[in-house]
Amino acid sequence: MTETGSRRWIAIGALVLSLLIALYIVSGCNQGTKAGSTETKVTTKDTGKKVLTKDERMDWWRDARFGMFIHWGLYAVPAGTYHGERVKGIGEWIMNNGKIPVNEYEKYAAQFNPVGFNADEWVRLAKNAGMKYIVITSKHHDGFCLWDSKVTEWDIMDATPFKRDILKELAAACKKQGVKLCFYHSIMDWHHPDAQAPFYPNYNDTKKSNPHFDRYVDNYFKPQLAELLTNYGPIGVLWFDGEWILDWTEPKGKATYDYVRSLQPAILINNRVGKGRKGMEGLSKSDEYAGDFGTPEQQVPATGLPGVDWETCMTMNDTWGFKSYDDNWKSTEQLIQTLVDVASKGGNFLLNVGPTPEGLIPDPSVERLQGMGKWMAVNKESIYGATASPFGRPAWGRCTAQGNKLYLHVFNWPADGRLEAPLAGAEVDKAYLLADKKQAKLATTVSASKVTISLPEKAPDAIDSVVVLVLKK
Ligand code: H79
Repeated sequence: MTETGSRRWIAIGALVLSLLIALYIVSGCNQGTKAGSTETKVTTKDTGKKVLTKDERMDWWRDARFGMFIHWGLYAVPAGTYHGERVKGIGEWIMNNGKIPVNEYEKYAAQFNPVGFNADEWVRLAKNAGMKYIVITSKHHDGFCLWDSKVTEWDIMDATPFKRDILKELAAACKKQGVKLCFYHSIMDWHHPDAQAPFYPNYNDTKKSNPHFDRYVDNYFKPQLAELLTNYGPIGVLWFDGEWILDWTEPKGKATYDYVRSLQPAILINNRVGKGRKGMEGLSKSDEYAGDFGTPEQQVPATGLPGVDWETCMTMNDTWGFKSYDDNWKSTEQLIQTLVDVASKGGNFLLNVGPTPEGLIPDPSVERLQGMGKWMAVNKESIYGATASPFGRPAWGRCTAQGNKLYLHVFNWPADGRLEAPLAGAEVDKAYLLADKKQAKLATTVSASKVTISLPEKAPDAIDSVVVLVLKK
């Protein structure tokens, strides 16, 4: 290269460099991520972090479809019995239903020493069942806290002999095993004097107001949320409950929603943060109310609703918190078919376990989760990321969809070997059994109103065999 040539290159280089410096200054010097990476596409002025859209925040949750609910607290100690009498209703409500005074209930803390608790084992059980997230009760209505809270002694560290931060151990196990950790947190609090404790003997009295309730919100509820959202890593969902009390209002719900998102912008928050929930049916009355998804409790909506996110939470027996004598277990078949029913309507399934005071998940729950895991190992492709059925609920089972694939979940294997899918004008590429690794093609015939698939005589799975119907793109 000649001397003039190299000088020209130096001049161009200097020009480019100064342009880059100018650009850096103009951009506010604070956008630390690589140019062109998705993180810098939309940024907030102050932090330079990407502002996620709702769809982006919901993405992992819509893909997951299946999670574990854990109701665990002091109520596992009485386990449904108070003064030798069986108390009617769900186990975690024993303080209210048994009309137990606060100072009496407090005595259970000294007996809570769950030395059998092993966070890795719980998380492994959930993961092997095919569950992608865990929602655990950081605090239920009895107000007892499963973590080391600095604003109360009514917690695992100060009130029990166990003195291990349960949420810390679960957070570590979840991180290690790639399961999302989420918290259930009760707005209602039967133990706090500024909340519902003075309403004894009916802590759940929905006509009473505590004049000091704002003090509870500002000095207790909010600082506790800050602890939960800063000390345990990224949290998938904050799952509020107990919002029906008189002192909770929609403005308080909206302020809480904003506060939680200010601490963890990507988090999801259920609709019980506000006042929009339609009873146990759980969906929100309208978009005007706070919350990212609806929460049907112990029921599955009859149909999916386009554009509406929801999650059915359900028990395996009749209680959330452990009761020693509740043996009314749903069958593994029922639970698998409910998971599929929910997915076929575009929802999530949050299935509960209620561990014992020793820290163990009851054997009947473990057996059912293992059964579900066995089915999921073969059929998970038909659940994760599944969207609602294009043709509702056929008599033989359910249908989930994803891209150009339909997953026909056959609960009742047809005796005549003919499976009919009511698809008008469908163009079929092929059909095969999801359980068949070789994906041997099943014969199909297409008419104007339906696709008929010829099935082998024997169902690969007695509970739900999945036929994959691939449509032409
Ligand atoms: O944590 C579990 C239960 O302890 C809690 N939610 C699950 C996830 C719960 N289950 N049932 N209840 C609470 C009973 C609440 C019933 C009612 Fe209401 C509260 C009836 C009247 C006020 C909810 C709100 C149904 C109608 C309005």
